[in-house]
Amino acid sequence: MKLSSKIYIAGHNGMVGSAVLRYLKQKGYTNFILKDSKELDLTDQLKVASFFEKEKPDYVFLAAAKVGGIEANNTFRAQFLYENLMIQNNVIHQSYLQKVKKLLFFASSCIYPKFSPQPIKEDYLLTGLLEPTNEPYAIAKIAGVKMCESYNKQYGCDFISVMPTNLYGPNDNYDLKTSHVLPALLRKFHEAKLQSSPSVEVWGTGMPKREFLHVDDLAEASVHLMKNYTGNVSVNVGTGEDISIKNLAELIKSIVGFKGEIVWNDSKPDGTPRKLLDVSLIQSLGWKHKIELEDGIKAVYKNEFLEQ
Ligand code: GFB
Repeated sequence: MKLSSKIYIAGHNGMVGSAVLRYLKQKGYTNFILKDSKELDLTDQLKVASFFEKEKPDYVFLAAAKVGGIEANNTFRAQFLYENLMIQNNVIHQSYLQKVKKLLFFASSCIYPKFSPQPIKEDYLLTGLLEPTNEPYAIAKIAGVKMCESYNKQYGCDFISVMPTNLYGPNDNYDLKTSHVLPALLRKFHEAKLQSSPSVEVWGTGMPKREFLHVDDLAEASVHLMKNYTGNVSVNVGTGEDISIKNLAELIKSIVGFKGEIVWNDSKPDGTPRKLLDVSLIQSLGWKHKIELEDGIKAVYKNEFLEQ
């Protein structure tokens, strides 16, 4: 990928796409094609086809997706399946037709089996049943991984996919109904502190464990893979460390400085008990995360809540 290569980032306003754009700009890349969802509806086959015919990008980062936390995945099941399948079918197929040099598709660690042995190696994909709360999203993302693999095998494309763990960072979603746990807890504890509330409600039992990666680390990893990796294995990208939701809640409570109680609402789902990624493959390819969880959360809290 040259500094002047024509790079299309699908989903450049989202948390992942905006991090990739920031990182590439920092590294001196200059030639971007960027369209927001009002300018180009990626679920529309004809519009995506004419966009690719006109622009003919060299490289594609496919970060556009319908995403959300456990409740959003469980509620908007049809939309998560339909919109993700449409977006990725259109972008991957047009990338093949218009001879894109290389495409990178963002999958997700929730597409591994619910009761996978831990840490999860890349070849555990499709060895067991999925977590029911996010099955539609996972089925769509598995289809995307398999499209990349199949287009490589049948048409000789160079399409790769990456399997990020749970992410956080700038441009996250703070809507309490649709967000992931980390931004949700930052907001809940922050607002409770401002309002001097006696307690904060946290979902589930606190027992599940999750691995969290700062999205700037993911952006660096994906550009590293774009430059140094070709193959059909969807490469895990994480830190190799996880934390229970209970300990995460305690950590965020102390970073925010909330003095009240945590109340557990176990009528909300826990989801997968654990999904810790085995990161030996990406480390053998020369990449390791840089941002530790506590530092990352402190930075996000400062930027999103204290400096507005
Ligand atoms: O982050 P989260 O929604 O995603 O939830 P998943 C992680 C854990 O945190 C669950 C608990 O056990 C939640 O019950 N939790 C506690 C909360 N309090 C809260 C809260 O206020 N908000 C939220 N959202 N959770 C998603 C998948 O699963 O992970 C998606 O549904 C996607 O498909 C994403 O892959 C990365 O890790 O459970």
